[in-house]
Amino acid sequence: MPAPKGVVWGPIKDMVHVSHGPVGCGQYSRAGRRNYYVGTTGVDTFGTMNFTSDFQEKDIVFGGDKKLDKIITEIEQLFPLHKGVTIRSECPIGLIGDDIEAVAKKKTKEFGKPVVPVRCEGFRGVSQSLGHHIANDAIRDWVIGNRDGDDSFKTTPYDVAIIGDYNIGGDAWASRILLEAMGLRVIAQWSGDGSLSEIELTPKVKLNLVHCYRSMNYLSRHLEEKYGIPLDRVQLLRSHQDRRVPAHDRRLLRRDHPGQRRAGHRQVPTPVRGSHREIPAPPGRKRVMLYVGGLRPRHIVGAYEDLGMEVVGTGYEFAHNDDYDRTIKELGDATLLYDDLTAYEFEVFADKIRPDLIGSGIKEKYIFQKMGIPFRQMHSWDYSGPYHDYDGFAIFARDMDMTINNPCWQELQAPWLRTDTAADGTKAARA
Ligand code: CFM
Repeated sequence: MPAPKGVVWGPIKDMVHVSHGPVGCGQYSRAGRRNYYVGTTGVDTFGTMNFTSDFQEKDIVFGGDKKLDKIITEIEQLFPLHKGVTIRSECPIGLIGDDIEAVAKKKTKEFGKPVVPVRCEGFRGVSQSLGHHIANDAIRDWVIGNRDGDDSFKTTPYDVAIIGDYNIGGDAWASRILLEAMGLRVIAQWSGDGSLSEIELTPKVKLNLVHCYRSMNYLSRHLEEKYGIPLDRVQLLRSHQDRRVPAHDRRLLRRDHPGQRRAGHRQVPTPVRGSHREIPAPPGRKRVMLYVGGLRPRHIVGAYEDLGMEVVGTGYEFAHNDDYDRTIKELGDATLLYDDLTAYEFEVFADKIRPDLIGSGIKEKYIFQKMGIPFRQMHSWDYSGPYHDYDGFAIFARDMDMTINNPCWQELQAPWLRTDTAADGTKAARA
């Protein structure tokens, strides 16, 4: 369930997302992602609140549909400004075969707001990647066509959507500053700090700028096939502006925009340059190992290269073949590439490669720090960020510098350098 809660659906801030199942199931994804939003929590936004149907034994035996029906009525009474509800089913729901679609249809009719069933039980698929797909399909089937045939929204030739930016640490806001400085009008953010109406308006845009392709490729391709909206994969995390904004996107740049002085330019737009923070000196040529979900193990390679660093090992928790095809192009010839590592395998690789920095998640952090290896969390940006775009890149650079060059590492030795003192006082150098 974390994929639909953490990324695709969870950040849509004005809907209430119900974890439908026992109370513990949704706990793992509780406020786990740092997808920031603007709004009044509990009134018109609900991102950091947790809703569960708190399944009990009797619900397993007799079914939970009635309880779900009642919960949605209560949500309507307690939070009348919510724009809709998603029902994210946990494993027991799939096992007992509750008809959440029937409840969703009934309640959509009753309150006139979308109630969306998302059959994302944790047992589905080999990884959380199927959760992305299921969540995308639910948006396609229950939301995306809501404004078909309605022309009341005034469009412009510069309307774009940012797809697959979850506003981790404020990333999507940073992305938006850049795109708007280019003269584009961002009318939808998927889904960091996003709203239901932005999702409904997306079929009206001229171009979809897709950041996380892994989690949103299904919907982006649907928007292309059904509505003829081209999609461009963009790289929002690095300092080289001309590589991040592909040439074919630049054709959309507004020539009449104040930030856009030179036609067809390859320069940083003026307002963005104005906000450009000073980037700290690079930490030196250092070797990095990465292990993250489905996009970042390749997307952040260039950002490290911009700092003069080399990625010597990278891999994904849940990537598909096409992700690896794209990754190989980003890497040097001798880079170690791994898929769905065990904790033990990762430790052994780190021991052999001896990187100067590891970027991975909270589960890995303390193991590697205890081994004496500088570490950054690259899911949550280690509670820092944003890392996207110009301001973000300066923060990224500062954080990597601060981690690698922290004096604490001089007090710790990596295991392969240590002379262990055994219980009997004898010293043995590790091989
Ligand atoms: Fe996309 Fe993400 Fe990622 Fe992802 Fe994730 Fe994430 Fe990730 Mo953690 S949507 S695939 S399911 S970029 S939560 S914001 S950092 S594993 S590499």
